[in-house]
Amino acid sequence: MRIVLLGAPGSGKGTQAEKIIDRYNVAHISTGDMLRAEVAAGTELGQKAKSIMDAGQLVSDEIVLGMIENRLGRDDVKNGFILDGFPRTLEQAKGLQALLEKLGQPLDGVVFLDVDAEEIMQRLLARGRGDDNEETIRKRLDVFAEQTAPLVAFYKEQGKLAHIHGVGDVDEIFAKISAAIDDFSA
Ligand code: B4P
Repeated sequence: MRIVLLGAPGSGKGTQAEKIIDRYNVAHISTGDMLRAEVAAGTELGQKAKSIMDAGQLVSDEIVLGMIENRLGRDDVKNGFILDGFPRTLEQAKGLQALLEKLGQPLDGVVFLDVDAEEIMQRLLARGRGDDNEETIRKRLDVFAEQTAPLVAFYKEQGKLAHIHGVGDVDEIFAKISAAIDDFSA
């Protein structure tokens, strides 16, 4: 099973990804987590990424695509994977498509978690991570609208999109996501 979890910052991608890996026994690949690990380890990449993330901007496509290419070469993706927070631009989506074609492992489907901006603002202010202040959240929402939202149409045209309303009880949202995933593989 090869799935993309698409959604605005704070739409619950990380939250739902944890449940998906438990049920389907696939690898969890979160570019946000990978970048935060680089920052915490103080690597050269992490030092570059930190100021970009703190400003609510996207790290370059080249860097993120390189990370994904490395990650998909590891053994634990053999049973499938969930991509959480990647791709975030059309360039990343096209790069992913080329990479998966080369590996002979096309995506099964894309789950779009749809949550309105007001709800997102409340959730992220309550979470309070380093990049969860009002100004940065607004910037991240603008970046999502400009650069990531076009992926909804991109995957819809390919017949791969499941559109899920992501507000309400976490387990109820997960039930809708599971139904969509089971449909992908039916
Ligand atoms: P990410 O780590 O992907 O973070 P996110 O979008 O903020 O979080 P997510 O949607 O996973 O929300 P969560 O479940 O945690 O990105 C961080 C930064 O990294 C980006 O801004 C960018 O700079 C960089 N980056 C990452 N990937 C990149 C890429 N591909 N290209 C370039 N740059 C990249 O949920 C948020 C909160 O809501 C939590 O507190 C949770 O408990 C709560 N919540 C979840 N579901 C809920 C529900 N149903 N009801 C109420 N609250 C809920």
